[in-house]
Amino acid sequence: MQFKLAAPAALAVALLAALLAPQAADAEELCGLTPTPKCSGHDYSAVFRPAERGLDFDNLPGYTRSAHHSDHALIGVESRVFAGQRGWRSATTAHIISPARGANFAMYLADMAEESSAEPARAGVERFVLVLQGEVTVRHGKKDITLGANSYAYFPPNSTDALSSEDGAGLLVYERVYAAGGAPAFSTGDVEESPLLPTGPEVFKLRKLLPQTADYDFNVHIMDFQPGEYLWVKEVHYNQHGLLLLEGKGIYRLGDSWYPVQAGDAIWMAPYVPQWYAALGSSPTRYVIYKDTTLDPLLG
Ligand code: UGY
Ligand code: MN
Repeated sequence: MQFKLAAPAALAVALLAALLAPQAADAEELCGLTPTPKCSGHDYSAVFRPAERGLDFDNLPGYTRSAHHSDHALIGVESRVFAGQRGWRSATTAHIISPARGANFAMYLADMAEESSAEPARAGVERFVLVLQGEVTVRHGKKDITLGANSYAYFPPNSTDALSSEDGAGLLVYERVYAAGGAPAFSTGDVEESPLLPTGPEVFKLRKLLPQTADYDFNVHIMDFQPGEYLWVKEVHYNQHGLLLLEGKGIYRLGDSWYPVQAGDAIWMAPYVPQWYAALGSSPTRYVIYKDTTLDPLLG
C-alpha cells in the first residue's frame, strides 16, 4: 500500500532530512583504519607485530617492576628520584638504598652537572665512588687525581678529600659508618686493571676493588657473566648487598620472587635472603655489588 504525503508533511520530512544530512556526512568521517584527509586513521599493527619485537615496556603508564619486601628490594631504572643533597653542589642524588630501609650502608647515584662538586663524607663515614660516565677530579692532599669512567676511589673515614667535575659526571656512591677499627687507606684504580680472582665452582669473572684485609668492613665486587651463565651457589649468607646492574639483562631470584632485570636496575639484599642470578639475552652482564665482607657477624 502506498501513502501520499500531504504537502505540509512532505515539507517536514524534507526539513528533517536536511537536518540529518551533515551528521550522516560526519559519521562517514569517523576514523577507520584507512587515513582520510580529515582523519589520520587507527593503527592496529601492535596486535600482530612480529614476536621478535617482544614486549614494549617503554614507560608503560603505572607499570614498574620495582618491589619492596622485608628482605629485599628491586629499584627499577624507572623508579629513581633525584634531588639535591647536603654537601653536593650543582648535583643531584638518587638514594636507592639507605639505612632508612634497614641497610648498614647507603648506595646512591650522583648526577654531577658542569662545575659541580661534593664535600667529603661526614666524619666517621667511609665513601667508595665508581665513575660511570664523565670525569671527576679528586683533591687528595695537594694532588689532583682525575678519574674517568670505569675508575674508582675509596675514601677512608674522616678523609678531607673533595670531588669536583668540570664537564659533568655520573657516579655510583657507597657510604657507611666505619665499623672495623683498623686503618683503611685512600686508594684509586681502574676496574679493568683490577686482577681476576679465582671463583671455585662459579663460572662468572670476579674482581674485588678493595683490599681483602680486616681494615675494611666492606668490599665492592665487579661480576661478569656471559649470556647463559648463572650463579652455581644458591646463596644465603649473613652479608648485605647493594647491587647495580651495569650491563646486560637476566633473571634475579630474591627469596621466592623471580625478577626480570636490566642494566640500570638496583637491588638491595638483606642478610640471609636467598639469591641467585642467570644472565640472559645476547650480551654479557656486568654488575657491581657491595658486600660487608669482613665485618664480624656477632657485631652486626
Ligand atoms: O659474593 C657474593 O655474595 C655474590 N656472589 N653475591 C651475589 O652475586 N648475589
Ligand atoms: Mn651474595
